[in-house]
Amino acid sequence: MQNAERRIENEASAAVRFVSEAEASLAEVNVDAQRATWVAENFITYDTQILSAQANEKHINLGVALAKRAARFDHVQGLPFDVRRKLDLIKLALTTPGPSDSAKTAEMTKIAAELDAQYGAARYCPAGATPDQCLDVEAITEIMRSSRDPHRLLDVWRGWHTISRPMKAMYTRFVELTNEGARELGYKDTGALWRSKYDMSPDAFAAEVDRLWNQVKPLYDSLHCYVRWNLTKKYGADVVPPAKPIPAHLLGNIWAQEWANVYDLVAPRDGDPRFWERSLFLKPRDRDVVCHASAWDIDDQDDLRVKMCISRTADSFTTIHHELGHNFYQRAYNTQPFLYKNSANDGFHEAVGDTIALSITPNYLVQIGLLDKEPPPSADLGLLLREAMDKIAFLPFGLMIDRWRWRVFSGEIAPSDYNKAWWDLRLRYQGIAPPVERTEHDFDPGAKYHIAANVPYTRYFLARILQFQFHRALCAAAGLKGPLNRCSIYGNRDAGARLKAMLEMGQSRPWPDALEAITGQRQMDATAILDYFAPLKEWLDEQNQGQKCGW
Ligand code: X8Z
Ligand code: ZN
Repeated sequence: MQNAERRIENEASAAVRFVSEAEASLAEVNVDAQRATWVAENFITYDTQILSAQANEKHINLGVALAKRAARFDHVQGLPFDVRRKLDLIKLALTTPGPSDSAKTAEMTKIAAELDAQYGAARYCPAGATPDQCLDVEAITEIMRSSRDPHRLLDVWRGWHTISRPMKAMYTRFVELTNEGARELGYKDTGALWRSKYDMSPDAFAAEVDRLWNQVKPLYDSLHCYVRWNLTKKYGADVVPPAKPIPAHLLGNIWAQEWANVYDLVAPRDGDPRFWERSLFLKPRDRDVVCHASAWDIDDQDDLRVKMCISRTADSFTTIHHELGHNFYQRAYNTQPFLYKNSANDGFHEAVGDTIALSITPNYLVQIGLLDKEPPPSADLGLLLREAMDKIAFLPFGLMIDRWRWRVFSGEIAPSDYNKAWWDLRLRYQGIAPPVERTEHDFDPGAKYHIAANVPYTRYFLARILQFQFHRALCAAAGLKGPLNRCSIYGNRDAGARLKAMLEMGQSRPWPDALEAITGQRQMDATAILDYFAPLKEWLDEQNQGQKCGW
């Protein structure tokens, strides 16, 4: 054998060995970090923060070291598909890489644990309140959902947005540290690392997100116009001025990210228990927990859990479907090797439960006995509008969060402009403005869980597009004709088999392959969401005639 050939063969077998060792050690350290974070989020104390910071530090140090070693195989040609894919996944495995200077990575994971804990334990104490009258995020959420008193809403909105002020300095330092880690791994910054996880270049991904947004923007604009007009009727033109952005405290949600809780203000006229033994479903009375709903795959085997503070509301009903979707995905790819135990891209993970929830049609509710009889077809419009108040209203929010963060990571937004840039994006994408003046003493991004807990957010934007694409494909696979909003795949084996085939693939193939397995398409495509809401779009545009839309 020639020397060159022998070298290639040696390198290839070194790559195979490296991948299998890396996969095993990552799997082990990942379980420890998951377990420590579960405890820290369920029992927020000084000590659990330290323990989870330490476990995450170990995970990050190992992840960084392995990513650097994986990069040494970049030049090796002709590796088997799975070896090359796993090398790439090892390089991309971390969300927040840390610097090789170990003191800095320890500082970073300590900050991350503290931000997460601060968010989870945060309360707004109104003036003169006794400690037990202070409001946590659940209480705030309930007031935003149910109150129609603009003064009360404004007070609560302002109050919640004070909780994140102390986070700003920590967050600024956190960005510096993780960026340093990302640069050592060869990425421009942590945002570029996040954008590299989609089987295409970071720039191509950013362009892809833009393309999808432009597809759906006209629908959002129609909804915004219609909702604003109804809010003006309710609260008066001095509170909701026509042709201006909507004040952020009046949309039924503390972040104005989903609006179905104020549907009543815009409604058209006629319109196996053991499995769950380690989950958390109810807010404990005796301790602080991170209530933000999440689904967990603790040990990469069968220990699946949900952590959620459930209330008896439509929101919780949808969210529990969302969380179960994560668990179904985790169960379906359970037999894949560790590095493939993930969704095709992160938008897929977020879309599965929502796809299933799209089958909660009136007819389905009758079938499972939650509704006596189906409402007449004339009620469809109201149902569609209610749905759009969440699904469509969310789109620009789902987009702007990482628009902000990508530019924070790249340094384009400096700490001295954090809050201003946040509200510039809220205005530009959502047409929403703060109800009271903001300054750089405020750190409003930190009042949103995913900023404090550093969870990437573009995935939720993608999920909103994908879930309708999945739904349309599954309805077709089930042979169901008729409008998409009346289609339920409940109990349909063909649709189930199609979904399962995609879920079982995990992350073993580039995401266009997984998309093709379920939809036959290789591109994410917003025409399904437009199809679904087409009757509503027509109706909204009729209602908006004579209005000056936009802001
Ligand atoms: O965070 C979530 C899930 C957990 S992955 C409850 N969602 C985003 C949010 O609450 O901001 C689902 C919708 C968007
Ligand atoms: Zn989720």
